[in-house]
Amino acid sequence: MRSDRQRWIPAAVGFFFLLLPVVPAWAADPEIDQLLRSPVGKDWVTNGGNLTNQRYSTLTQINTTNVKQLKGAWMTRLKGSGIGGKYSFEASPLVKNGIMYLITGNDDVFALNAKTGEILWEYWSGIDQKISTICCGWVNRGLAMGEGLLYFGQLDANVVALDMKTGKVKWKTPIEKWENGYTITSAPLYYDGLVYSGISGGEFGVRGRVTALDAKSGEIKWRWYTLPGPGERGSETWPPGTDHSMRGGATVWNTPALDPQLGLLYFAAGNCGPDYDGSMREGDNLFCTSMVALKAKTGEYVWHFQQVHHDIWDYDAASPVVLFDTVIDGRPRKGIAEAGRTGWVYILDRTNGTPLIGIEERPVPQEPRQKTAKTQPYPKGDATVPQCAEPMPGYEKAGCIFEVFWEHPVIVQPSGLGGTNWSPMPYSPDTGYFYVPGTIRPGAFARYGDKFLVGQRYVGGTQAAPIGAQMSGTFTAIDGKTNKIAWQHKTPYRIGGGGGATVTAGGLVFRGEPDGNFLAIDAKTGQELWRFQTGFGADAPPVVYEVDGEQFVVIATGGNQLQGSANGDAVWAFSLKGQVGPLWPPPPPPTVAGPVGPIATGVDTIKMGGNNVEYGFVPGRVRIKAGSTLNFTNVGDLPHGATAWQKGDWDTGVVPAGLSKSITFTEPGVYYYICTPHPWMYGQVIVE
Ligand SMILES: [Cu+2]
Repeated sequence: MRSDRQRWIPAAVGFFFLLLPVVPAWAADPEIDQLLRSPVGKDWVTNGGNLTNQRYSTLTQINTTNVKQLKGAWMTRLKGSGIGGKYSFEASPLVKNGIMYLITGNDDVFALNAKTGEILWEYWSGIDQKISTICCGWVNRGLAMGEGLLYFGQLDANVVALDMKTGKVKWKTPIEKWENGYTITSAPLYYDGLVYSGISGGEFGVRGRVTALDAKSGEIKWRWYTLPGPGERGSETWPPGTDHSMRGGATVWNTPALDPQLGLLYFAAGNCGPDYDGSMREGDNLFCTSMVALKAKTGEYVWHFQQVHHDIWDYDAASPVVLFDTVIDGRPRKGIAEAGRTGWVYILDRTNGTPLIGIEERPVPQEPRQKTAKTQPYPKGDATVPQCAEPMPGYEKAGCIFEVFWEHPVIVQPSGLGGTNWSPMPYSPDTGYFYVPGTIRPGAFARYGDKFLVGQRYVGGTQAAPIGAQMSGTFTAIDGKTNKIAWQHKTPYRIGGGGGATVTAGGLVFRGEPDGNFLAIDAKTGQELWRFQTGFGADAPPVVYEVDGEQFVVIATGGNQLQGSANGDAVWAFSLKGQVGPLWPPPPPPTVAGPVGPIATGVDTIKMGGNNVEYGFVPGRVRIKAGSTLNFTNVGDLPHGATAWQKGDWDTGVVPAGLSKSITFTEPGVYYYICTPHPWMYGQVIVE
């Protein structure tokens, strides 16, 4: 390495210089293609910054020496779009030539003056508010751009293109029907005339896929199913003569990456379905929970690496894959990495999908009824979250990663809502570190089976956090050469389902927290250098750009359902010339597991096993007047009950199916309760 140059030049730019000879002679949008292949400068034109998904900006005006002066340049509210408890705001804004483009959890798109925050045009999606096949909040992870159009997927499973100048619809292509369980939450990728889109719905018995569309017309050019049909590659990892793979999930929750030199498209596929019931799907179940490489032009399979065999824990691979170049044992290597819900970062050679640092198959606990895999991949290096659960009262067993379960609940950490969820993991070629958001949250896993019905939830069990379980997070710098922790912050809140970061050549990592704070951290040391209260859950990944010589950092602050953070419709931009001060802190997210969601009033009956959810109280939270009586009615198939949690001073006892038991609440207070036979069922009564 030459010492007279900035360190990022050989690492970040060298890779791209190599690519120049493969630039196609003809391209539909040579300017955007060039930006996508280059280190990120003044514009941010795709969700992950460029084709690598590194989220690394070369801008240095805001740096470790002056970041303390950073203040709000502007804050814009997006006219109530995505306001309400069902929404999360997860999109990275895109910026091109001083105009910002942003999509909300309702799939509404806004164009803003990136210098002032003024709204230039708006597109209201008008999506059906009755879509019932959304697993984890109404979200959209962002846009793509090219050929004068903006591209995005909607929750109604359409891919849409808008005119960048006017916001008018240019084309709209249905990938599937939401009524069949399919939705789109990922940001697409545009490159060289194609738009690549994932699909969501892993909790609804769907068949995952990646679809490539013609950017000009919206015509579908190819699709690659993440689940093999009979006789196709991977079909040997499903029980022969069955069609379980046709509803096995493996959906694609995030933006692919692309290496133009190798001509490969990369993405990660999520958990298997039904999530917690492996009894009918003996085998490794490809391509669930796998990283996959396809030929970008044709969709032809090239390689895969499965992170978790025969997944029964909802260990989605939901965070975007990241391409990076490194030197290991003196040898230049082309890497790809992905942060999993297991708490590990999986680091591979992107030319062939083999481990770059080492991943070892080790024997794991067995449960014959679940048809568990004999071994699981253990990456060398460190996990970013604890991989064992603490015992809790009421549960016979607590276990470590890959612990097995059947009908009796077993507490496992990480759960399928732990480790790194959809949040992106940036990479800095300066430090050689990945920046990994993590969630610590145990789950009580139990299998109960589910009948498959098109468009209905198909998960086969539960992983509810036990009532009273502690929940928190980590933010970790992982060394890309060793997969070991360089530094780590313990965070008071879960951040693996938010808290996505961006890193700059100014030596800074920017990231939000669900309590509304937006932070700047020294990328090398982990020292916190600046924090600012935005007033809303700051869970979306920030973006860095420049207009008229002024550098900005922007973050959508609209809260997140997974994080339990305060909802909103705000966008904050920061600069060294900024004059806008912080807002009041919003209500903080929970740090102890318990009933969440809306509080019902005017209710005198609580259904046990209601709404086709055998293991749930409906409504789960109610507010009543002192002296009121609640009827706990068992509408399920099994015996259930409601027992005061911890205090044990009231109890319906076990109520057989079809019967009711009444409890009168005389004293004001907040009462939690569980179903003793099924302790992952819980509810809350607030007496006034
Ligand atoms: Cu029960």
